[in-house]
Amino acid sequence: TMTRPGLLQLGKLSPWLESQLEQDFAVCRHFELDDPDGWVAAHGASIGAVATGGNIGIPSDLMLRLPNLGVVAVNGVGVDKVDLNLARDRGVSVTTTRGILSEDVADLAVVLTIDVLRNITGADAYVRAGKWPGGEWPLARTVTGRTFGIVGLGEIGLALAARLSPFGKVLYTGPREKPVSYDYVPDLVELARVCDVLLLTCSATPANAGMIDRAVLEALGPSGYLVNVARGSLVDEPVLIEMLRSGGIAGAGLDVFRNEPHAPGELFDLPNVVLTPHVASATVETRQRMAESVIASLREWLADAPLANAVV
Ligand code: 8YV
Repeated sequence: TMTRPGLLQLGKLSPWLESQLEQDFAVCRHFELDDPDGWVAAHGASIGAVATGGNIGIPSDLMLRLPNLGVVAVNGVGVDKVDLNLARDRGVSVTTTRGILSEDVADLAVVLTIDVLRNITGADAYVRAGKWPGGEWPLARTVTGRTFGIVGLGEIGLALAARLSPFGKVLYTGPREKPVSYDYVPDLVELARVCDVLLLTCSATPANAGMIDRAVLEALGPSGYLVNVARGSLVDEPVLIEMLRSGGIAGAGLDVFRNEPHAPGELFDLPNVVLTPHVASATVETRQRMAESVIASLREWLADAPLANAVV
């Protein structure tokens, strides 16, 4: 009889995807083990595949302790938590769910933008708390006519630019100018200076960690807003908190944080921030398509077929 290859699952996946994984693999739910290190020491050699989230990736020391690892299938597009060079050196393929989640992520960036400028979440809480009768809700800020600065004009950034164009002028920055109708601003600080809303849609790398720093946020200024649907690591979070508390910037819409699943408590009492728990791709439709993409990649690997969505 054929033994199914071992698959190490590093975080919760959809019930449908988990049932698919069980069909073709001997699945170990690493994140639920009492002694994960002991398990890996004893059984690591049985593992051919890893399934993980974009916000989880795989720790490098774990990859090093899986001598027969062939593929890491990421349920997401971010590979900032996977050491791609290490994977390449070890002959490990890495796949993502690219081409699926960009519209949902761009939609959420628009939602966060409108919410934080119009204070929709605060207004909702005000009505629910019964404060409308006799109260006075403060005026918000106009969205239309703003200048939007997109950091990273990849697939998500382009989807976002198309959505924001009807609202106002769209500018972007990134490593290089692209053949698009939006104006390229090579310097990030300059982009922050000239835009009203700075939106992060780039991938996170060691090189751009903390690039949204004091200089960028000061350039964004007291009437500027930050929207982040990319990664928390891009932002100097303590400085962001300080600037939000002091009025150094006007507000922020944040779906991602440095230390997920923990958002900084210093933000919880601020009326000028909207916080969501890393949900930009979290819709029924997109998560199902992502799940189908993950199992398709793993079945390609099982069949020794080319991996259509490999980044390594
Ligand atoms: C998800 C993501 O939160 O695609 C990414 O990189 O961060 C999101 O889609 C995550 O990957 C779900 O596992």
